[in-house]
Amino acid sequence: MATRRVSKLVIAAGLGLAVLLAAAATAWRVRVVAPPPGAPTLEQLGDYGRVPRFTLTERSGRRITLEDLRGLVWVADFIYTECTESCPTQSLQFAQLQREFAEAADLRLVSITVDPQHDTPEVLRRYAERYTAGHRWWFLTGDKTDIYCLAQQGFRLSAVDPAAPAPPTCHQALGLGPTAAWASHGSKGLVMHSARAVLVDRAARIRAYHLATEPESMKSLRANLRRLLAEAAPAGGSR
Ligand SMILES: [Cu+2]
Repeated sequence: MATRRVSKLVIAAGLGLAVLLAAAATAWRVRVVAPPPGAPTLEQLGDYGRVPRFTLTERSGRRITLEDLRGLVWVADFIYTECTESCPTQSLQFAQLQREFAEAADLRLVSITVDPQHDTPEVLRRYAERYTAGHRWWFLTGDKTDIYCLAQQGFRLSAVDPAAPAPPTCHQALGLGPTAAWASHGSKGLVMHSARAVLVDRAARIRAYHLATEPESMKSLRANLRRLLAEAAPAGGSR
């Protein structure tokens, strides 16, 4: 009887120890994986600078400049129609945002091609149809150097065409952006570009970067987007 009670105690103690060890191991792992509390991430609303002026052509043939986005909240990304890597995911995500934010009249989704020679307005029109893009989702093409400089310097995202003889010469001084925003793909020797969606506020300021390929990142994009849409237009900037 006494020995049985002792062995029961030993088992209980052993179980308790195992639980403690498991908890400690979990706590340790969480501490290693998670960023330190309060550390800013690209997904948190911040200020990553103002989008520079640009002039591009929408799939409708309409000329689009930064002025056309004044007072609006927009999500921008870089894609190309023949991409089979992150672009289908990026565009599916945008299609979903378009549906979820159907009531947001002052929201624009802006997809800019990094393969403008191929992606003419006509090609972009067909691509847009695949994702049932409406009038609030713009597809922009234009001068290749302009687009690459806009991606790299304006949005601080990577965009590299391995087939180009030399990288584009941009007019503005090159400001290196947040390193995590340079994530790219292009393993098949195709155009490499970031899969980040860029959140831009009503004052044309870049406020956050979200990865279209990561559900958690896109979840926080939605929360950020709601906050930006709730913000009032800057004085004199409404339309
Ligand atoms: Cu792509």
